Amino acid sequence: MQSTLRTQVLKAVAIVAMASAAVSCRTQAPASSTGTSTSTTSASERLTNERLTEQSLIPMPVSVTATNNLFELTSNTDIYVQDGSPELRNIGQYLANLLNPSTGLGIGVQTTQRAPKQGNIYLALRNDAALGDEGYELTITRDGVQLVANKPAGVFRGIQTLRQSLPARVEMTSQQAGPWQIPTGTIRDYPTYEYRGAMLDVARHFFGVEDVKRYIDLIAAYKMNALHLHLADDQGWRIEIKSWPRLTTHGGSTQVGGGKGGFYTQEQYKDLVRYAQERYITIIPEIDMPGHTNAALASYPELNCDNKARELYTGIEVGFSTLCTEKEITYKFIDDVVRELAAMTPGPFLHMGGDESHVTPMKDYIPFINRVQDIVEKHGKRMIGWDEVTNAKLKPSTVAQFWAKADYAKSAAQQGAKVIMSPATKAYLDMQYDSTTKLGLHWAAYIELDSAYIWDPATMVPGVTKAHILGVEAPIWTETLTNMEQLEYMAFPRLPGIAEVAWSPSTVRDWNTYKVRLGKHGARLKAMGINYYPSKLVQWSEQ
Ligand code: TNX
Repeated sequence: MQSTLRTQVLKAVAIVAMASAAVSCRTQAPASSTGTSTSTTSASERLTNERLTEQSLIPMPVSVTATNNLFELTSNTDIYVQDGSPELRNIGQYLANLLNPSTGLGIGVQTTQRAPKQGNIYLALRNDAALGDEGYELTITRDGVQLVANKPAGVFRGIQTLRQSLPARVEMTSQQAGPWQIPTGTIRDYPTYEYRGAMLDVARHFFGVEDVKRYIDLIAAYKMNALHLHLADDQGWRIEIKSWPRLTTHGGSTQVGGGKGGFYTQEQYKDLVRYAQERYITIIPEIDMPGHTNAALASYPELNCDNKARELYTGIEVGFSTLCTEKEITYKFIDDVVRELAAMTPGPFLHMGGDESHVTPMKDYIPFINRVQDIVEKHGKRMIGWDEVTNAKLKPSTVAQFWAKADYAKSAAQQGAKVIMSPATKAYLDMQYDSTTKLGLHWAAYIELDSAYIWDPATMVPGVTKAHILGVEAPIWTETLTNMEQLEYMAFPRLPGIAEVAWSPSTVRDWNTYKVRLGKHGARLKAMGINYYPSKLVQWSEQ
């Protein structure tokens, strides 16, 4: 599937995409000890060479300072959450649910007015403007763990760091042997980009609710905050729209290769939205149009200019379908879909696609996109579109998602729209690692782990700087991927690398140190049950 458009635009991308690796200038920790002992264990028993600065944290925090002691979780440990915030209590419970299966310590969740006595974990909110909405400060001493943030979302992100500071076996679902020690020190951390996302194509092959929940859990572990679901394409329509029921009953009945497909009822979808929200992740629904619409065109003849329903499609070609842009019924249809989607979407964004509309003449495409922007705005949301939507007149609230054509991204920025960076040559998780990879495609590039990591969103496209960029997203298209095992093999371990590109300042990012961290992190991926690609570029540790 080497479309000529893609070939042309990708050449253009390749020319501008020579972002160089950032030089690491991570703060070296002072070698201080916490010194005098007040606890029952003597300091000498606890002193250790294991240091917080040597934990393989991904994404790398903004600053890590180590002290050479250890905190140990025991059967006396509880999680204390500051009184008065039900959200914090839920986060405390989320942490307990992570820790209890493997540690078997029966860690409970308590509310408290003040910092608890030694031996416990304390989660609290505190004004600290420098941390922003998602930053946190994690302080580990031999006497306890304190995690504070401005907002509950920051506490949640900090928990992912705390999790990675424990032995990898903490990720197992069955009980493991202790001890459960954490090296002491302080981490202050906050994201570089406010939007850090992954996209999952559930249209080409359908992935059920449990699979999507697992993907949400996996991206949450790397501090991502957006899951973009590609809910409709030529091969299938995957979200129930009550005013147009055949979209799913007919349009959702198959998938690539002719399997049985599937769709989410609105109840199931709302459950996914809730599940993501509990992990401080926003779900962004995408209905691609005017192209990539064969499933809708097969379900309703009136959406076609010739009034003839199309056949369902189970191949992997792109660019052959289009809504009939000159019919009023088309806009009634879009209005209904957007209204029902907006009602299920607490987040600010709806993604309306707009890519690869090869059979929609530009003279029709531009007014169509302009009208779709109006419809989205009318329903109180902001539109995201693939970079081609820049051909239209973008509203300042619209976001263009760069995937292929640098000129479009630049023009979006010039029009005052924000840009999400998803360069296919770097961030497409369905691209093969090399020519021996059996799954995936390679129309944009082969993307080994170093290539997926070594790029800077702020210098990728001349004319698109950090101020224009909302964030970074890693899409995974599923033409060749039929189950979670395959999906994980393509997503991991590139996804943690992209998560670091989005979260960590370029000053702490460096491939040579990242690959060492990733090698040690392999044991954790294994413990999480992730089927990852064991790239030869990395020395994977056995532990
Ligand atoms: C391009 S990326 C597409 C998708 C395909 C993908 C395969 C984009 C906006 N469109 O329709 O699934 O390539 O890599």
